[in-house]
Amino acid sequence: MKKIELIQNILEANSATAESNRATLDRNGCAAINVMSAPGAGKTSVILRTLDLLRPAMRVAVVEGDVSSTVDAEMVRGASDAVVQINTRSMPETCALIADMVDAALKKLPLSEIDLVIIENVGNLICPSEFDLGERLKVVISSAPEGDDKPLKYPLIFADADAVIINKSDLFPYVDFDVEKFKRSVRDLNASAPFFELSCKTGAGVAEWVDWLRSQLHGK
Ligand SMILES: Nc1nc2c(ncn2[C@@H]2O[C@H](COP(=O)(O)OP(=O)(O)OP(=O)(O)O)[C@@H](O)[C@H]2O)c(=O)[nH]1
Ligand SMILES: [Mg+2]
Repeated sequence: MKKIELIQNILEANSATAESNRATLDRNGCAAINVMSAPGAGKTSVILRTLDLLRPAMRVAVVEGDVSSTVDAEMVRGASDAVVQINTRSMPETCALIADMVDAALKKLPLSEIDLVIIENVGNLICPSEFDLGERLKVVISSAPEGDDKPLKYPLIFADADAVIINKSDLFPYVDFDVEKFKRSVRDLNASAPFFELSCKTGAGVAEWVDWLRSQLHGK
């Protein structure tokens, strides 16, 4: 019983900070998106492709969440308007970003000069779905080599997604990934999230995803 109460308290405190993050972003004419996936599905690659098409018309900052290292932050540094690295190793929740961490990151960004903050969450399909960060949109990436059964095994993250990206479509000929089965499994959990099939390697499908993102952010 005590444990359940404790978890409830943590989630309530997180929601309050997430609301405050959203208000801070709104006040600055800014919005955030939360990019989530299993390790290696292509979060950083999708972010790099997205930055390439959104800038310079939009000013985009990236918050990089990782258990350890600055590898991803180094990769996006030259391609973004600002980047903040969060290493979760020293924090109690190492399997996902929480709203407090994003609050600290937002304080390091020149928000009045930024239109969009892209948050790369820690590679994980379970924990990130529990923690609202103050984002406008939640984006989940699955990649072809992971298999088409991920929505069945990790339903919550797909149920809450505003968009679902199927990455590494260039690998479809080499792996058993049934796109229709994957989409049906997501639809059973989520009636409306659009699907984007793309390849960060070839660039196929990236423009459709970025057009949709732009349309969602329009008039923010
Ligand atoms: N063939 C192929 N490889 C890709 C594609 N997108 C990403 N990759 C490769 O997949 C690997 C992982 O990509 P990342 O973008 O680093 O994935 P991530 O989700 O950011 O990984 P973590 O931050 O470690 O969780 C890299 O070697 C990428 O080059 C794609 O569309 N096709
Ligand atoms: Mg990454």
